Amino acid sequence: MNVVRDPELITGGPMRRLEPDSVDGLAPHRFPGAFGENTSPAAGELNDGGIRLLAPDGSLVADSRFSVLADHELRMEFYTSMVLARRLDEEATALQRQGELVLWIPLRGQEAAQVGSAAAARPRDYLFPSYREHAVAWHRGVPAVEVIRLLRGVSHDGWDTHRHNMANYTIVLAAQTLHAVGFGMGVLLDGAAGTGTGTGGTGGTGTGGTDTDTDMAVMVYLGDGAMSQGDANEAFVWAASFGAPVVFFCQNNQWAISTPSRRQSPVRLARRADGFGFPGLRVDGNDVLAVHAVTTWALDRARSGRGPVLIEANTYRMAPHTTSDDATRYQPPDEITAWQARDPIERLRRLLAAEVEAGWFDEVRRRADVAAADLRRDTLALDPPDPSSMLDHVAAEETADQRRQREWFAAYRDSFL
Ligand SMILES: Cc1ncc(C[n+]2csc(CCOP(=O)(O)OP(=O)(O)O)c2C)c(N)n1
Ligand SMILES: [Mg+2]
Repeated sequence: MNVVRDPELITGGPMRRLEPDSVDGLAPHRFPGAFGENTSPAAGELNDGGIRLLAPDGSLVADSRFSVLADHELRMEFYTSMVLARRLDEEATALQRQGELVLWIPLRGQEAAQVGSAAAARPRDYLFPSYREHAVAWHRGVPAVEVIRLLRGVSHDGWDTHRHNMANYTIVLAAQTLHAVGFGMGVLLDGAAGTGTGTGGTGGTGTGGTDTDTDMAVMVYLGDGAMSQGDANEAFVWAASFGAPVVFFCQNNQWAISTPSRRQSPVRLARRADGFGFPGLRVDGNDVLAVHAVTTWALDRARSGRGPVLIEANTYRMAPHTTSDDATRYQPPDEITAWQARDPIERLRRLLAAEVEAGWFDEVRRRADVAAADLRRDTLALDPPDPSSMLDHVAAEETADQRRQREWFAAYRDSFL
């Protein structure tokens, strides 16, 4: 058998390298119906991170397609939600280090991508997370401890999915993209998308979609690494073929454990949507206003029956992959420093500083500390379940085999008494 041994193919050598600014990440101009002419500014600044409305220094950036959220209260809500998420994330990390959690999956750095997108979703919309979307869950009203439960090892899952219209976490990379598309096809069969007569939503100019309170969309989260999975690509084909009302929200946090995103794709991830036949947008994932605007547009479009959209939120994982990982072995310090300057919370704070009294920031911080203390208390109160409960709910009705397993397990446990 001939075996091709090309070390560059294996190591991802220069042939596959993508220089950070070498590709224009703005694919949407290929869909003039949705966006009009290509109005992308030539500035490398935009090409670096995608659509941006709020610069790292807290100044607003004009964009011809998406308008900045004018609602002052909502901006404050976004800030509060991001501070809360970061504080709870810190508390959960500490709990893991103290042996109270089996594992924790930090979201630090991705608060804007998660809060901005979650805030764009309506309660009727159905969300499918991967495993890092704690801020999405919390913003959607899932109690903090329900996210913790799985990672303390006392439950097979987290929250009541139907109460929050949000599926539980999926650890198997990209499997949730197929679940989401299947759900989206069900939405179409139910006639729950594209039935409205309204004029579209608030996501930006030129949305043009119809929309009513009766329509719904599906949003599924996946990482840059998960974009390489067969499941994700099959999901794109199905969604495009059936016009499923699904927004694929990819958080490109630059790393899939220790594999850099640029090694997995020689083009901007958003551009992959071109090949499947639906719009792909790259957005500054550390800009909560831009993420909110772009996701609102995409969800409105899906609800109105105009099919899927891929959003690539360009962000950065400011923590290890999980608490089991030592990211200092592969994340270059200068890369971390560069991304610290684009911190999603700090840039919104700079904008709000001109709008609110200084004491308000202290109050948000105080509320986050209270929430963290509550999370710690609730976590420590989570007792291990009866071990035999792992055999519950395997099937709607227990089979003879399962009954035998249950009896064997009970006898085995009794043998220790
Ligand atoms: C099908 C499958 N293969 C491998 C893994 C192991 N694994 C867990 S997380 C991960 C990296 C995922 O990276 P990315 O999709 O970028 O998401 P991120 O963790 O950065 O949020 C890998 C390879 C898995 N969970 N599922
Ligand atoms: Mg990643």
